[in-house]
Amino acid sequence: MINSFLSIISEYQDHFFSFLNLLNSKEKKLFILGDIVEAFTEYSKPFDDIDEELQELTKLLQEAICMGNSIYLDVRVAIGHSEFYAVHLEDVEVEQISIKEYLMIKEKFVDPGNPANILTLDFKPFYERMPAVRDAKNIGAGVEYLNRYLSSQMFTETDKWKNLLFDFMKLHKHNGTQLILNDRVRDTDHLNVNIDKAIKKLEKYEKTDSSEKVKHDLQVLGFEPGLGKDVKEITESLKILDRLFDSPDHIVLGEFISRIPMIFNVAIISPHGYFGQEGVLGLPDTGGQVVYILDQVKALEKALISSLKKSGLNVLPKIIILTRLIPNARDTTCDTRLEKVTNTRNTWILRVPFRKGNPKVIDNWISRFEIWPYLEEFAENASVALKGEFQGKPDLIIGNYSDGNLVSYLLSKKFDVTQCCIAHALEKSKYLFSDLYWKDMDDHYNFSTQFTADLIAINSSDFQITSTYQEIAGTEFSVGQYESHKHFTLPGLYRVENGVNLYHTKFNIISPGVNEKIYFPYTKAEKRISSTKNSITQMLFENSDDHEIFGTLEYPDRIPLFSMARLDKNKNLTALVRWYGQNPEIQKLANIIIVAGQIEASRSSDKEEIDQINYMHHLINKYNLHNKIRWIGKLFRKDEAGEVYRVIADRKGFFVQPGLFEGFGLTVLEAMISGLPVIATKYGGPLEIIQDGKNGFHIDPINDEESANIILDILRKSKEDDKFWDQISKKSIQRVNESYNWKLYSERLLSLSKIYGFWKYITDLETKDSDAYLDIVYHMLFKPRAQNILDKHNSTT
Ligand code: UDP
Ligand code: LCN
Repeated sequence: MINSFLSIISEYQDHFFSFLNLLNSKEKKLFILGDIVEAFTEYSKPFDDIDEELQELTKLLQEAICMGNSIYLDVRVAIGHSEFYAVHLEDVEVEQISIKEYLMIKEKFVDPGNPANILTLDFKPFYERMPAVRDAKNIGAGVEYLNRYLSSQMFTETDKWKNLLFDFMKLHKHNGTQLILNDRVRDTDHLNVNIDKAIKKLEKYEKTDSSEKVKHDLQVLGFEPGLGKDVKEITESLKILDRLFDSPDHIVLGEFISRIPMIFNVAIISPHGYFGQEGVLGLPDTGGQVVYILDQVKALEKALISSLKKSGLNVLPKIIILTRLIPNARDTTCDTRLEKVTNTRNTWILRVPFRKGNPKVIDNWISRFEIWPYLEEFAENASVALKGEFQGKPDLIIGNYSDGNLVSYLLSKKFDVTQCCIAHALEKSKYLFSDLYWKDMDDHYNFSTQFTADLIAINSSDFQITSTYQEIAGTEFSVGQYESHKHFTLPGLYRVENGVNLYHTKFNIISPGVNEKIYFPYTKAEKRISSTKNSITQMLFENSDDHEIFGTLEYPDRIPLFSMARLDKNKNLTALVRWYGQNPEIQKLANIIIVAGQIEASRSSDKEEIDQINYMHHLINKYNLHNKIRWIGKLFRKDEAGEVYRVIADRKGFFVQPGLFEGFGLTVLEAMISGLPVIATKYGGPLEIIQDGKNGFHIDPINDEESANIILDILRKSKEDDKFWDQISKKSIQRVNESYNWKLYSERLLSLSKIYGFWKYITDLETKDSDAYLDIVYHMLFKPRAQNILDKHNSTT
C-alpha cells in the first residue's frame, strides 16, 4: 500500500504534470499500465533526477483516460484496492473521484451518447458483514481465516455456537440413518457429560476394536457410527469434540468438521466442449479443463472413500461429471448418455442434451461463447437426471468455467447444497477492453452475457478454488483475474462498483497436479513404452506422407522448440513461429515442433481456430519455413501426449508456451515433470509455476524482439554448456514434485467442502438478501442477454 497518492504527487508535482501533459499530447487517449510505464520511461530519459518513488507510482496507474485537458486515473494503491483521480492539467489540480464517477467517465469516453443513468451493481454491503482475510499476502488462504473467525465466535458466544454445532451434528444422516448423534443426547450440557462417559467406556476396549458391542455402548450414550472406524478413531473424534466445546480454536474446529461424514454424492459440472476420456484433447474448447476434472475425480474418489472408511462407514461415494450430450459428436463418445470413468469405482460422466433450440445448432458442438441460452433448461433437465442417478440429491456441486459455474449456481439453489466454483480461466482478463468495448465484441464473444454469469457465480458460490494466487489478486503490479471484476463498466448496459471481494474467506488456492502415470521424467526409461517412443519420434522428426502432418525437417538434429495447445488466439502459437521466422540465428540452432489443432482450415468450424490455421500457413510461407517446422494437426492418445514431452526432452529441447494469457497452464506442468525445460508467458499461471532462471524461463509474448532474444540466448547457453539444460531440467521436475500434487489437492478439497458446508448451514438466513439480489441479476440481466443469443441461433439456417 502506498502512503498517499496525493502526497506523493504533490512532492513530485513538476515531473508528474509534465509527464501527464506528454501523455495528453499523444494521439492515443486511453492508456493501460504497459503504455503508461513505457511512456514514463520515454519521458524520464533526459532527466537524471527522477525519484524511484515516482517511478514506482507510475506502475500503479492501471489506466489513464485523456479527455480534453483532464486525465482520469485508476490507481491500484494496493492489491484489491483502487483509488480514482481526475487531474486537471490547465488548473494544475488533482481531485479524488468516486468509482462511479470514474466509470461514468469511461462510458462517456467510449461514446458521449452513452446514458449516465444506468444500473449500478454493488455487492459491497454483502461483503462487509462477512469475515475477511486482512493481509493481501493471505488472500487465497480463506479457510484458515474462516476457521479462526468461527472459533473466536465460539469462544465469545459459547452457548449459541454450542447449540449450532449440536444441531448441525444431529443433521447428518445417510439413507435415513443418523451418523453422529441420536436423540438420546438432549442438549449440549448432556452431550458434554456423555462425551466424558463415552471416552471412559472406550478405555476398556482394544484400540482396533470395531465390534457391534462398541457401537451399542456408544449408541446408548447418543453417539452414532460416523464418529470413527474403531475405538482409536472414535476416541480421537470425541476428544477433539470435547476440546472444541471446552476451548475452541481454529485447528480443532477444522479437524472436527473435517471428520464429519457429510459428502457422499458429488456433481461436477462442465457443460461446454467435448467432454470425453479419449480422442478429444485439442478439439476446440477442449483442453486442460477436461484433463483437470478427470484427474481431480480420480483423486477425489480415493479421498472420499478413505475418509468415509476412517469415519466407520461402509458406503461407496458417487461422483458424477455432468456435461452436455452432443448428438453429432464426431468420433468421440460425447453422444453417449452415461460413461464410467476408467480406473474409478463409482465415478461417471453423465451427458444431458440441450433439447430446446434450433437442431442445426444444438445437435452440434457449440462454442463456449455461444452456449448461454441453453443452460437454464440444461440445469432443469440435469437436476432430474442427477436425482435419478444419485437416488437423491448431491451433497456438493462443483462448477467449472463460466458456464459450469452458472449451472452450479442454478443447481445448488435448487438442491440447497454447497456450491464450489472453479474458474480455470476468466475471459475478462484475456481480451483487452472486453468490458469497455463489449458492444464491438458481443457479436463474436457475447462477453456481456459471460461477465454477468461470472458475477453471479463469484457472488453466489460458497467457496472458490483457484490454481494460483495471481488468478485472484495478480501481482504487485498486475491485476488478478478475479480482481478485474472488482469494478468495470459495460457502457449502456450496467456498471459494477464492487463485483468481488478478493479478501473474502471464500477464496482458496489449491493447485492441481499431473497424472504421474502419463507424465513422468524422460530419464525413467523403465516406465517408457518403446513402441510409443518410436512412433512419436517418427511422427515428430522423420519424413511422412501423413496428411495431418505438415513440414519436413531438413536438419532434424537441431534443438526442438516444442509447443502443444488448442489453436486459439490466446494460445498465440503463431507468435512462436513469427519470432522464429524473423530470427535466422534461432533457425540455425533449432527446429519448431508444434502439435495443435489441424492443418487444414476447411476442416474446422471454430472461427479462432480457422484464423490461426490460416495465419500459421501465411507465416510458414512468408519466412519459408517448410523444412524447419513440423506441425502435427492430430489428436494424440493420452500415452502419446505424455511421450511427446519425453521425446523432446531426449533431444534436449524446450517447451515454449507463448500465450497472450494462460489461466494456469497444465502443459507447463506436464513438460516440467517430464524434465523438459519450459519457456513460458509471464501472463497468468506460468508466472507462478515457473521461477524464472531457476526451473524455467519467462517471456513477455507481447514483445516479439525481446522474446526471440531470450529464446536465442537460452539456445546458445544450452549449446555451449551441457550442464545448463540438465540443471533446469532437474529443477523443473523437483518443482512439480514439491508443489503440484492431486492427493493433497483432493484432501484439501474434501475438507473445504465440509467446512464451507458448515458455514453455509449457519449463515443460511443471513444470505437471503444477497440471494435475492443475485436472482434479480440473473433474471433481469443474464436472461435477456442469453435470449438475444438464442434469437440469433434460431435464425441460423
Ligand atoms: N492437449 C493435448 N493435445 C492437444 C492440445 C492439448 O493432449 O493437441 C492437452 C495438454 O496435454 C494439456 C491440455 O490438453 O493436458 C491443455 O491444458 P492447458 O491447461 O495447458 O490449456 P487449456 O487448453 O486448458 O487452455
Ligand atoms: C483452462 C485454462 O485456460 C488453462 O490455463 C488451465 O490450465 C486449465 O483450464 C485447467 O485449469
